[in-house]
Amino acid sequence: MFRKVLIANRGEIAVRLVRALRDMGIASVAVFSDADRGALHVRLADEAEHIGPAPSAESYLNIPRLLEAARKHGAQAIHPGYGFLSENAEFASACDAAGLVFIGPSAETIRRLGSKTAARILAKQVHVPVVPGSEKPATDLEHARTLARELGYPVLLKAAAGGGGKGMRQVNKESELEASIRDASSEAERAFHNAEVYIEKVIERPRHIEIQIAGDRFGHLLHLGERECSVQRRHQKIIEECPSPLVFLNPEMRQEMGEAALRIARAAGYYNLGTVEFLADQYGNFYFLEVNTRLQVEHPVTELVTGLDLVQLQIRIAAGEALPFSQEDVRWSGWAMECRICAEDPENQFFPSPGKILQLREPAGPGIRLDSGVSPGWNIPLEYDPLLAKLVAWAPGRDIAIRRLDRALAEYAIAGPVTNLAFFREILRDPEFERGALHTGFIADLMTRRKAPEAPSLQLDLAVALATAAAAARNRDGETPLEKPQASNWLIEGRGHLLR
Ligand code: MV4
Repeated sequence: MFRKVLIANRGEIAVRLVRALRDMGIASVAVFSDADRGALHVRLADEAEHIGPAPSAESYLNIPRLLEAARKHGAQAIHPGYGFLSENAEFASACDAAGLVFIGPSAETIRRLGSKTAARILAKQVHVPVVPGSEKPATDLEHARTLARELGYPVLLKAAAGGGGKGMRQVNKESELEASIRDASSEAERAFHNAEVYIEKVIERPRHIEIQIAGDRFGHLLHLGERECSVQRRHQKIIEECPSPLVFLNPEMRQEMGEAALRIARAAGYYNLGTVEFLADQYGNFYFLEVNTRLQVEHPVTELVTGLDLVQLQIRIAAGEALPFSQEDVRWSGWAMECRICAEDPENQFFPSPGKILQLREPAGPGIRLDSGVSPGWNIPLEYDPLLAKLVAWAPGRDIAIRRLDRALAEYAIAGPVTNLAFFREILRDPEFERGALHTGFIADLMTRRKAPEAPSLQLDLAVALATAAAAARNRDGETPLEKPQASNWLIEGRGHLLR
């Protein structure tokens, strides 16, 4: 096993990695930019090294500085966390060349799965369903027209090198196709230095469901179930949960998606941890989207439901150990749900709200886990992602997990920056959310619902009556509504009802 590992990341994930390493008796080396002097991850690590100025291009993305820090401190491996260099094949190669273990899959696997079209072809080869469409670049307009007509509008243009929605364009009718291809290509060129776009049929109101996979260097591969990540805004996930409410109702989906994910992993020579993303439609169909070759932000929900430590697992696999259990040993118990606590203002278009944390009261208690990267007095830099912490609840079932999360959100107090804490409480008591009726447009719909003009007083009376009836119906089902200011609750529920 490694004696010392360098953490090429910052914030809450760097703290998470320090903790896993300490649990394993491995020394940790933190790195920090000018903006992160005195950051929590630096204070908690065993050793720390300054790697450059605040802009990430000169610090957390600076490969020579990271390798030099690892050499200087005598680290044997590097954990990249998520974001930054975590899916950079060149970095994985550079680690190999410097005699350091990159904690992740091989550079070759990262490269192969980095191209969305190549991954799509791989998925098809192993009989995993993909969204109807074509991997061919949509450069020949005549060919693109014919294909789009066959698929039926609306169609989606996606960047071959893309991911995360960049370079993606929905085309609703043929007259828009040519201009959309031009737009999407130039956006893809700017973002990825690769203008190639391809065409898919649009899946309407899809769910985003992903499968966690794990593999060792001996070819053993297994899956750790799914996470549902449909609650997102502009391709930024906001709430994730395990199990998926859809899979919970259709348990055979877990095995089907799990086996599909493993066929792709096997074909890609995958080892270490990874995530295979799918879109699921309302009819129980699922379609392969892409593979993330890193530890994901939302890994804690899988940890709480499977009882596994995914970071320790990554480190053991990277050190050459075999997977210490088999597929039959993996059990899913209860329900976990995660909120991404960010310094951003939901009342002002989610604008970042950096600044100093003047006071901090952190939640705790039964079923609550907080993965935080901040502490009182910390000045949130504007150079990086606004994620402050991940608040995760576990409970035997979904309703109780929501209650616990709400309780913890009520305990949580962050004075200084504006945060999305209150927005989460609103989501958790949304009737559609409570039912688990999720899709990737959920937040956009919620924002429309809450922007709706005040109902006239007669309709308001009706709304109150309907909301009261709904609450009574819930009580008959044996559930107590969340404790909340009744008037505003009725307003929110009543408006939603009127708009549906
Ligand atoms: C789609 C889709 C609907 N139909 N593909 C967005 C990011 C990229 N990785 C794939 N994405 C989508 N692909 C087809 N054929 C809808 C999305 C999508 C989405 C997917 C996952 C999570 C959030 C999303 C938000 C909007 C659109």
